[in-house]
Amino acid sequence: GNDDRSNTAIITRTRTRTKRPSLYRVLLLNDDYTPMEFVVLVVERFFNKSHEDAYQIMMHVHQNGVGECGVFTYEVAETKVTQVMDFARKHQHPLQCVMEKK
Ligand code: NFA
Repeated sequence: GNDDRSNTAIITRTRTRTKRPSLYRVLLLNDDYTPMEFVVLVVERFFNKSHEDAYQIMMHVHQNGVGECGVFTYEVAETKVTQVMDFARKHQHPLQCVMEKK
């Protein structure tokens, strides 16, 4: 143990404060021009969804205007948005992908 009787071995243990990182939803926005199959491909490729889940998400976006593809920490969410926007631009589709704090 600590011998602090002569004040030579005092150990101060500050409390460990663990804070959970903020989370961000990554959303796809509907438009009139991006082909449905392209959106399905995006959701499969960048959000690691099955074809069935990707199709459901695409239809949700198509019918509701916006839909969630996943929830991530800030840097991961930012990377997803950039990857999707670059891929859409490369294929000349107007698909929009955004993030929002939960
Ligand atoms: N609304 C697009 C169409 O009818 C499909 C789409 C779905 C686009 C989801 C963007 C996002 N071709």
